[in-house]
Amino acid sequence: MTQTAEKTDLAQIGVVGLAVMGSNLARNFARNGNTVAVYNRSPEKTRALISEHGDEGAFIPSETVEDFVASLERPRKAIIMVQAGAATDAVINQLTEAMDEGDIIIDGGNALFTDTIRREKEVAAKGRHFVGAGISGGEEGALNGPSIMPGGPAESWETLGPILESIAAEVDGTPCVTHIGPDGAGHFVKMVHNGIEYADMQVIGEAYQLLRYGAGMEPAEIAEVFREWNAGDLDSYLIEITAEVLAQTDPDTGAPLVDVIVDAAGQKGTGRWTAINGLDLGVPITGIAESVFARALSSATAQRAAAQEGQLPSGTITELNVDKAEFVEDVRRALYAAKLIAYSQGFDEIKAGSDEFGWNVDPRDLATIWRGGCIIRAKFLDRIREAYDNDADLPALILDPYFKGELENLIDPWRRVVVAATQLGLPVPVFASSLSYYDSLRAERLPAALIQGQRDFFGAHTFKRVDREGTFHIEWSGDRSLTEM
Ligand code: NBP
Repeated sequence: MTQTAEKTDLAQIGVVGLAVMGSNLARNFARNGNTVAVYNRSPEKTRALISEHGDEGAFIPSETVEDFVASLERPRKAIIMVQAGAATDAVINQLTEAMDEGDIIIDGGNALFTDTIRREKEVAAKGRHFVGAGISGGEEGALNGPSIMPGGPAESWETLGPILESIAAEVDGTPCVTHIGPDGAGHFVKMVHNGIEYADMQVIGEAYQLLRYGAGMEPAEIAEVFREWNAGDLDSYLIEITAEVLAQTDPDTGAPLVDVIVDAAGQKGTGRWTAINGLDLGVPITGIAESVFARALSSATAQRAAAQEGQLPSGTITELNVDKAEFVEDVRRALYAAKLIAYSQGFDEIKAGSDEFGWNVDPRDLATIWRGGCIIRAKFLDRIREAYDNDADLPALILDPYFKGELENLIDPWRRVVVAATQLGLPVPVFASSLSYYDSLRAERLPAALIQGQRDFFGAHTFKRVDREGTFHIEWSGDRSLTEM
């Protein structure tokens, strides 16, 4: 039975943009008992949604923005799921025009958080509310339960909360959605979530590379290893799907699928933004940044081809002189350690962003709502939640007593794996840079002292002393005396 609502009914929520994400989100709202107004610039998509899925719940289709807005209950709530950028601005303008004071416009696309901050100001100036909401979980999540990270005014959350909770993923009875903070906070944490996702995927890739080309294992055998890993500390969606991908053969040739896929990955979106923002805020998110660079390098096809033609020496160490089972376990631990660093750095970036923009983001909320619906969902997030429950002002996630204890068991295997990879000439940018980050944090003295000396030498940038307050300079080109500035 088609339950498409009578035009006299009003919808609790509307969705603008009915490509894959928007139509799945609209179906999710409808399946969960909400009457959903739907509108797409090209009416064919609206008609297709109603003819293919109109029986899944109550929909009110419209072919103009005005009809769409008129079909919404007050305060009106409309989620935009159109292409990020100019298309989103165009739709925001149309909705702002057609809506009234107090109505809520939600951007559920992957917007850059600074755009969200700008849009919120513009929309608020016209008396409407604007909520930038990060939505994670891809097409499947949009349909069956995403993790949702709404920003915007707390007042909008009062109205929106129940309806977003009705479609979000749930873990242990807790919906994977909560108000993250004002204006761009939601899109900011969604951006960092995606950055962490880049790092998580890269460390899994590095583990695969080591098992494949270090230990000489075949993809199907490695798939089994990942299945086993998924039963332990590494239990996560990404480890689970990695086993699936590695076990898959190519329907055309029967070869392992991973061997017929071109090894060049894109990095245009949110991962790149996370790295750029980390640089802007001065937060060392080395795991995320190296993951973005690893993708860029994979796509540097011409350079890679030139380097592969035997141009660059590989060194002479080619054998791995370790027990295979021990090596596999070492790689598991190195993967766990590098992943831990990536999350720790990601949470550092969120804290820095929250401080910079005054958002007051609670890291416990993120560890809670990322447990379901999103790509980085993992058992591990329960531990992160506990860490921040125990100490909300933890200076770094890895300093939590539980994770410090884990690192005791991870550090030696992690070092052995980085050494083995280095000797064999296998690239492990995140395993290795995370270890350097870790050792840098631990180091009593860093070469930054020398760098400050160099800076003072060539640019009179001055330096601080370890033994007393003040700012100092050496007269490098004169008598080399010390001046207090
Ligand atoms: P697309 O990003 O492919 O955008 C297509 C939609 O935008 C269509 O509905 C299209 O209407 C509409 N549109 C465009 Br293009 N220009 C428009 C304009 N000037 N005015 C009105 N509508 C316009 O859709 P998607 O892949 O479903 O993604 C939607 C959003 O969700 C994006 O921001 C994307 O970044 C984000 N996303 C998130 C995830 C995730 O995991 N969270 C995954 C994928 C995408 P038309 O039919 O008339 O051309």
